[in-house]
Order: sequence, then C-alpha cells, then structure tokens
Amino acid sequence: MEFIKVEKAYAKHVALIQLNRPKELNALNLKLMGEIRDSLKELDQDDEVRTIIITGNERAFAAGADIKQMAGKGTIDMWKVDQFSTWDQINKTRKPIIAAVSGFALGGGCELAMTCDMMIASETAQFGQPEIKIGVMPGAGGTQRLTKALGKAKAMELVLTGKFISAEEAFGYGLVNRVVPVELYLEEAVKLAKEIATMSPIAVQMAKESVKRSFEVHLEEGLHFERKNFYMLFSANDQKEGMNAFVEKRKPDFKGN
Ligand code: CO8
Repeated sequence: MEFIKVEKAYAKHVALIQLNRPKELNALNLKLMGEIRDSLKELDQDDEVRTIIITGNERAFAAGADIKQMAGKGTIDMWKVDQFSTWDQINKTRKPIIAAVSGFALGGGCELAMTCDMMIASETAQFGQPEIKIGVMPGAGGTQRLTKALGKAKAMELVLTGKFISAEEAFGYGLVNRVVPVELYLEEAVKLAKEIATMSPIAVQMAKESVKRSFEVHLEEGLHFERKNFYMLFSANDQKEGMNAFVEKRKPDFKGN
C-alpha cells in the first residue's frame, strides 16, 4: 500500500486503516481510494476482524478529493475512471466502520467520514463541503448524507457557501458520536470499536445492515427487513451463546458462527 497504512490487529478484533499522505492533507487520489476499497474488502472477509477504524492524522482526516489530479479532467475521463464504484464498495462493507476524525474533513474527506457508520471527532475537527468554491459540488454522497444529518437549511448553507462547521457543531447535529480532546480521538475510537467487537459479529453486521436500510426504504419495508434479520439470527450459535450466558449469569463468548 502506498498511501494508506493497514494494521489488521491494531487491537483485539479491531483493524486500523490510516490515510497516509500527510503532506497533501490526505487528499484522496484514485490510488488511495483504491487501496481503501481493497483493504476494506480484505478486512471484511477476515474472521479475526470485527470492527474497522479509518483515520488520518491530527491535522487532517482528509482535505477532499485530490484537486490536482482532477483539475485537467473532462467528463469522459471522470466517467471512464468510475471512481464511485470504489465508494460503493466502501458502502457495502458489512463490518462496522468508525471514522476517527481530527483536523480537516472536507469535500470527499467529509463524505468518506459520513460513509462510515460512526464518527469520533477530536475537538479540532472541521467538517465541510467546499467543492462549490472550486466550481463543482459534492459527488460522493455529500448532498444526501449531510442533508439527512443536518437538515435542509444547514446542509444547503454548507454546500452552497463551502463554510466549515466545528466538531462541537457537528456533534450538535448528530453527525458525530462524540468530541474528545485531540490526544484522545483515536483511543476513544478504539474503545468504541473494542466494545462492539465483544458482541456477536453476526448480530452486529445484521443490525448494521438494518439500520442502514432505514435510510433507503420506507418504514414498513424497513420493519420487514429488520424482522427477517432478527429471525435469521436465531440460526446462529451466537444467539444460543448470548441468551444462555444471560441465563447462566456469565459473560458470553461470541465466536461469530
Ligand atoms: N487536493 C490536492 N491537494 C490538496 C488538497 C486537495 N483537496 N487539499 C490540500 N492539498 C495540498 C495543498 O495543495 C498543499 O500542497 P503544497 O504544499 O504542495 O502546496 C498541501 O496540501 C497543504 O495545504 P495548504 O497549504 O493549502 O494548507 P492550509 O492549512 O493553508 O489550508 C485547507 C488547508 C483549508 C484544507 C486547504 O488546503 C484547502 O482548502 N484544501 C482544499 C479543500 C477542498 O476544496 N476540498 C474539496 C476537494 S473536491 C472534492 O472533494 C470532491 C469530492 C467528489 C467525490 C470524491 C471523489 C474521490
């Protein structure tokens, strides 16, 4: 990997992907995005891994798509590259992904963080969709995910002016799970990842799938989907282990089968 670092066993059952183009504020070039896609695909298949953290560094989670790489491109160049299939793959990851965000999370960087399932932010984090300032607009879900999180008026303002919001403000809108001092943001993300990793990975993945479904379908269909996943879990050993452990007053030991 050239532009990311991957640690499969960063903590027990927790993998870490760190964006690693610090000089360019982790600008998301095509190779970097391909590396994220490939490593997520691999980590999703690895039974030892139950939760995944994506992070950058203190100064930047990611300052957006690589403007220098895109500047000279035309419509057909962009279409041929088909970079959004990479984003679709990220969105398909079954295991929960936590974004540990410090510094700039802008444009594609904000979109990448929002594609993750949860976000822990350092108090220095800044979120924004500044594409409008360079003559374009968000292209990897920003207009949709930001609007769902912030509501129409605020999302419209951010997308149309390119203004940033602070971590605290993002927390107020429910965009991030919590805000912590900068020296703790990764530690806090690991804590959350480890907590989730103690649960049944099958139940976690089906629950994640069901929560995500609520963004795509109307209530009745979402309830139907949830019910199907709920029933399915009763064919897993983890369901027996979880319920027996409760009855026997001991901690469950989930094996993911
Ligand atoms: N692309 C390429 N290089 C970048 C980017 C970027 N998005 N952001 C920063 N850099 C580079 C700078 O060019 C600079 O490089 P150099 O040292 O060679 O000049 C280096 O990183 C450091 O940046 P600055 O000197 O500008 O640092 P400052 O602290 O002064 O400013 C800012 C930090 C405010 C973050 C500033 O760099 C900035 O405004 N960056 C651009 C932010 C932006 O517009 N992002 C949106 C990009 S478009 C986009 O994301 C579209 C998404 C569509 C779908 C996703 C497909 C992958």
